[in-house]
Amino acid sequence: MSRHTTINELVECITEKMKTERGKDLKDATDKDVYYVITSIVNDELNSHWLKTEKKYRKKKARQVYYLSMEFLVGRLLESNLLNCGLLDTANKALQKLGFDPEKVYFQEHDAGLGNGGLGRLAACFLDSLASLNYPGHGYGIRYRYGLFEQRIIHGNQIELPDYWLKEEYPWERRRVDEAVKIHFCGQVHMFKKNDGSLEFRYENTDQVMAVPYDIPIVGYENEVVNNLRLWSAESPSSEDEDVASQNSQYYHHLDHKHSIEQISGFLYPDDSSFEGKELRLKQQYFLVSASIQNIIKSYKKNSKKSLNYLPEKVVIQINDTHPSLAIPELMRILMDEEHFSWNDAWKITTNIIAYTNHTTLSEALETWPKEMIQNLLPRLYMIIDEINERFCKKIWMDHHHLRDKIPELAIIAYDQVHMSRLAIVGSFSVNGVARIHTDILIKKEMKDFYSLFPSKFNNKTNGITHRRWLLQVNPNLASLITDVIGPQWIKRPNQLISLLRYTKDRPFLDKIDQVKHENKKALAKFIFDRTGILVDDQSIFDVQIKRLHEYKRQLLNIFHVIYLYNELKDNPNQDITPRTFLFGAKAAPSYHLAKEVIKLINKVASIVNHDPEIKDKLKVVFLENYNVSLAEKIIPAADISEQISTASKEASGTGNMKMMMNGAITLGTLDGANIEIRDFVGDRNIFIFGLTADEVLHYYHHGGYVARDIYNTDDRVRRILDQLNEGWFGSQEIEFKDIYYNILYHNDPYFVLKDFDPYIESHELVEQSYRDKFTWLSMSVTNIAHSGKFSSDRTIQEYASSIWKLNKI
Ligand code: 26Q
Repeated sequence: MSRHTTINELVECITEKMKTERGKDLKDATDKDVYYVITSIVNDELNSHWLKTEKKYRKKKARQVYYLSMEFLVGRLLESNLLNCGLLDTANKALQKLGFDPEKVYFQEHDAGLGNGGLGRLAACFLDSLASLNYPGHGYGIRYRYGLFEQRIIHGNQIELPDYWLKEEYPWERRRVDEAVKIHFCGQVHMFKKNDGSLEFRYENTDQVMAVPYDIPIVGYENEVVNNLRLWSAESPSSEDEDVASQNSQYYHHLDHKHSIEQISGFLYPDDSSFEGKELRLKQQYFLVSASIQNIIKSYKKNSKKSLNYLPEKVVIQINDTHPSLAIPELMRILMDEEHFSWNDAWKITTNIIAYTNHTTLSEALETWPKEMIQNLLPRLYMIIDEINERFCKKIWMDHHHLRDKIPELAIIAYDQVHMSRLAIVGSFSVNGVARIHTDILIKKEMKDFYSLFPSKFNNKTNGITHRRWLLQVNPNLASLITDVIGPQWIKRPNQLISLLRYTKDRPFLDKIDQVKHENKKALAKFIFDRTGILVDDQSIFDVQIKRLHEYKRQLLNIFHVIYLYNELKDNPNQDITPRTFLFGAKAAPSYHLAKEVIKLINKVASIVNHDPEIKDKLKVVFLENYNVSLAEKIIPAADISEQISTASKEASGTGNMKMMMNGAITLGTLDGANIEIRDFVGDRNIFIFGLTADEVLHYYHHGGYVARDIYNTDDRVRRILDQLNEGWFGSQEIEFKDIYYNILYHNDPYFVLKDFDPYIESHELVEQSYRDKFTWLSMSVTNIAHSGKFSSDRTIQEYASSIWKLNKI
């Protein structure tokens, strides 16, 4: 099979494989059978490219980048692999010819939900771009047996269910026992003085865990490149022990032990509103880091005759947030204890290999581990971190007198806590933020003193998304409309979408854009009806907020606006408004009480509004449960308005904003994260911006001056909403949200929901007016698509490759 395969050849191949691999005639085959058969066909195609790619990298002794991440939110792979192999069209037609609905077949695959949200999905987009741009770059992560929980909404409340994504065979992974490595935890470290005066460290009584890799192919777009995503699974070292154990009547003790080892890759931790130092999470992090670094060194040795002094010529490691920052002391450990490098030489190598990406400035989210926990779990690593810290503090003391007083704020170990971001900054050669404003805040505020120590380390890499999945795959009709007018070059060079600017006033083209959006809205409306029984008007404005539930993302502000509209309509039922459909998708961390209250509120408002006969079809509110990559793929092509309304300064970048812009939605947002760069490109007339700026927010935080209650006292609309939350609607006790009420009035509205309420309402009024002028709206929409090429992850990866990784295309 190749991209030249014809429909008939594929039909024949499917029929044949159905017999040989599934033992069935086509007429008896289920969607699942067909799914496995198509997957197997794609795998046959991939395997040879995979091998060829690896050989090519080896032959060229290519410099490689390794992306270390606790999360890879890949979603489904069949459709995108078909697309990237150039087989998607043929497969769709072959399946239809055989009487199968392609969408139902692709739907058989369980989402690989090995991530919480933005950070994990970014990692997946980056792998796609690396392969598509012919870069030697691979991912290392954990093969969690359970991904992020599956969300159900029962009586408006979020219920979490386990996400056992491996229940049925996962056809994309290959188990590679031959590449398994051993990881050591706990035990004691013994120090010996050798004859030459140097020190040797031996570890005793450690707990040993096997890290077994499962490889997933990462397919480049029509270039026959297949890179690797290696996910580690934790297993107990050997089954020989099992015999010994049973002979010693230690069998149950042994089983218990085995179970606790397997727990290491048991489940993905949900991202909480604030950092919590759970020991198992630390184990996971070291497990990922140690297995990956060992593997990287092993493969360097296999491919190079040169000493490890030259490792930095061939290897660069990007750590996705601080979660894999133990890579720094782990690399030091291996270089010193196993490869016998001196401290200085090991430090030189390490700090030339590791690069660190920061994804947050929220102080409560920063990773700090109790020093005792690291000491017990990773005694040798702790010694190394301690030494890194001593040397760093000493350097400040000696060379940077003006920072002497600040040592407690800069030290890696301070007040018995290990600060991972400080370790990551000190132990790396590059520190980047993920959008311009975010990097500015790091440099000017959060990491100001580190910036003064290491100015050349700091740089910005504004996030991006793969336009192959997020436009070509999810919105094929829009994609082909674009190709009709500007040709297909944009697919390999997304910047060329800019040529669409020539069509922003072209009525026939705008009409077609309108038709595509409307078709997508109809499809989503049908999906919503099938899932929820709610009938939404496909002519209404689809106003979408899809992202994790966090106070700073302010879903609360959105639902306050909905309540306001509802109240207005109740007072004045004949008001002429453009019908609106408000769509929400959001998971809350299981222990994040206020976030769960907001989910409950959205669902209560939905049930009131949707069932009120007086409202008719003017307003609908839909909370779609279990928001994940596959659901995003359904919603995004149908969005008119993209809600990006975080408290300014809090959202590092956002990437959903980019996905919706690329599909022609208009952003309604604050001046935060990448919204700012979107505005710079599309201009003020093609985006709706409102609210406090980051500087204003930070000023209030530091100097006070904001009193939420003043707004409650003076704005009738606000007071009415808050009183409804406090007293219950229609006297119903059930519909009470006192915790939200108290948080706003008694904790002074920490995320400035009331402060931004009025400008937000005003912006919405502008949205409604603009939408009435179809022509102008469509022209705004096309302007957004035209500029979205800058937010392709191809651009981002190009920037990482040339300025951080110094990577060549192969
Ligand atoms: C940490 C410790 C224990 C358990 C979980 C975690 C944890 C896990 C995931 C902490 C944070 C995350 C994820 C963070 C995240 O997704 N951040 C987002 O990253 C995006 C990509 O850069 C940005 O666009 C978003 O602005 C940022 O919020």
